[in-house]
Amino acid sequence: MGSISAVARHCRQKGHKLRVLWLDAHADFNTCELTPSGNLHGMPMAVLCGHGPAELVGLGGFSAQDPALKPKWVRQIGIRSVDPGEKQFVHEQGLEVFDMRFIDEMGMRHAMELALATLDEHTHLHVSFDVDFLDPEIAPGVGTTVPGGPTYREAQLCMEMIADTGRLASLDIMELNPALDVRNKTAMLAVDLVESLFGKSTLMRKN
Ligand SMILES: [Mn+2]
Repeated sequence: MGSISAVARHCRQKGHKLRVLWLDAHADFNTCELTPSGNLHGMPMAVLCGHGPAELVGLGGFSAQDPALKPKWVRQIGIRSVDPGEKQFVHEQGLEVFDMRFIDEMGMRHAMELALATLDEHTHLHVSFDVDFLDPEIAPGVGTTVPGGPTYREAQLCMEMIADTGRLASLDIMELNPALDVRNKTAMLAVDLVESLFGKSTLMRKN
């Protein structure tokens, strides 16, 4: 909530458009009224869109009437765990979600082509990377594992396609928990993926 509020503030001051790519197993679109768990970790996207306690919605000088994000600026990718009330609210608010069903059927490439469409040179691209986006087989070191996430290759393609746009301007990495990791493999994978996100490529491509 804090970092994206700050990014949104920056974009407003500079006159930049903002696109948020939300890589996560969870939509994080619960509100205090909808949440089954009461867990604030499930609410950041709703808060950023103006739905939540005034103290949080107001971070960065925003308000419920003038929130940090509009739903149409957001693309959620890899989603596979959404609570019933939250699901309805996602639809009502018109969030664009490329869930695992979509990725299974259409492929990561097509999902990312759509998620990255219509970026231009005035767009600030923010990536919010919750490590539980990844399949727990390759990334066990997170608090809330959800089976059926992107494979190593799908995650690499996702990061490489973001890098290819040349528009990445800010990044959050969340939920990596070394106490739950297995021989540091999740942390090393996160570094590997962030290298790709920052443009590291194999010899097969010239630049
Ligand atoms: Mn998550």
